[in-house]
Amino acid sequence: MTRPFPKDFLFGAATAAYQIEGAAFEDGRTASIWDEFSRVPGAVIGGDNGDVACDHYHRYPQDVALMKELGLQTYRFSTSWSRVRPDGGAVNEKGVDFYKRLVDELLGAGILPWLTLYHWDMPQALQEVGGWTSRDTVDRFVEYAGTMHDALGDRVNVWTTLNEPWCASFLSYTGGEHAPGHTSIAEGLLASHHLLLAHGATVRELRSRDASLNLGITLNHTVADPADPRNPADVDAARRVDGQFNRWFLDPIYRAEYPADIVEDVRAVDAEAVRRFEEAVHDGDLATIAQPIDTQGVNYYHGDLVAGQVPETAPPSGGPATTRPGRSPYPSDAGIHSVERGLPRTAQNWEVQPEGLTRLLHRVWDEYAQPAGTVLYMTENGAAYDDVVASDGQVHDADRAEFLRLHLGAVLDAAEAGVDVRGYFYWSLFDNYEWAWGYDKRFGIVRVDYDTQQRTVKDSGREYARIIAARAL
Ligand code: GBH
Repeated sequence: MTRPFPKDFLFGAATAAYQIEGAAFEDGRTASIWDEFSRVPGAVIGGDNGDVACDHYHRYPQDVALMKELGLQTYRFSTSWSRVRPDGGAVNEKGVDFYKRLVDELLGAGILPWLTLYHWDMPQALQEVGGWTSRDTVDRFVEYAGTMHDALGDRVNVWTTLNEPWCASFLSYTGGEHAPGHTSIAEGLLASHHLLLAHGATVRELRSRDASLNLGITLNHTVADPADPRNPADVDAARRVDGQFNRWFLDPIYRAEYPADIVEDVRAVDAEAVRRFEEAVHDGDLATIAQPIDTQGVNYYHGDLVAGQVPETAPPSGGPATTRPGRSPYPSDAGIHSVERGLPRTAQNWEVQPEGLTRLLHRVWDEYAQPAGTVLYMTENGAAYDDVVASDGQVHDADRAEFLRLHLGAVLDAAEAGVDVRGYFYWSLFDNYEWAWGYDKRFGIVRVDYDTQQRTVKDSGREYARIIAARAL
């Protein structure tokens, strides 16, 4: 029995500029916070950086040909702010031209370009004047978005403002795991607000230029289940994980408010940080953030079983074994622990929980997107596995192919039950620079040999191509 996908369902794959482009200092591009952070001792496994990555900047024609060969209908990529407006300043035509060439190549191949403006690579010069903790950065971002629209507004219809503002704020300014590697609760709160404000202000700006654009944001989600639903401490831990990871972004975007329970939890931990945050939220900001959006991107990797105290069976760490000091990305983290529940795990120890994805899609749809008239797309889902190149030169990654089928099935479960989810992007098209994990962890359906830059479609890539061609599971 095969299960068909809805007629208009779009199949794609996703990447991000810093993770694949390379050419880090060519044609006028200047440093981003990741060029800087990747050079901080202990910040990234192996000390890896994105100087070369997949060399996509030079190899994009053959990469687009590969997408076509796989049958991808759409390709989600991000643009590099410091390539387009080096140091966050004047426009760099050579940088803009790269994205014009890429988009033309995609359109020529019949592939829908899905453009994300921010996938974490803030110009370092702007970080030096506060980065996302500074309100001025919002204006710089809207200028940069305008530059991209000037260049590509006639050819690109789908515009995503931000990828995963949780990572760009709390994981980066509070948890210290991502650039700029800070460990301040106040900075995480300020960054989250300014990121959301940049999102809303950009939607307003692009909408006023062209009402026919498809505008949205991509959020990363988790599904936090209490280890024991009758234990109040576990229920409270799950509430705080959900509140700080999911609702902190969903509520302002869809309801023009920050979740009051979380504001109070964080105030109890760091009253001064919340005072600064509340001071940064000006009258009218929440209305700006809550601009109607056409599309919400949903990124989902794993679930989380949560306890409010040290559990008997803790899972192995799901974070990279880096050596810089960090702290929890959750401002209110007291007692929060993950619990092992025996699910399979990826090479990063992230649990494989497709059923959580179905529940997540229902929840985001029922509580947020449907009432707002917003439709959903899965903009990222994927897994790192320890791939082996077999003697035949191929990668027989049955684990990743299974992960893909299970999660596509979970999306179909939600779609068949009435959730308006209209597409799926596998993360990632290529093995690439996996942030603090460096090149150590491979997510691709296409293998990249970093010595030769040779691309090899893995078994999972062939499986995906078959599913796309059949439009059925
Ligand atoms: C995405 O974010 C990114 O958008 C993409 O660039 C990246 O390459 C891809 O995922 C793969 O990492 O410590 O066990 O609690 C991932 C969002 C949120 C997933 C935090 C891991 C914590 C794991 N991440 N989550 S754990």
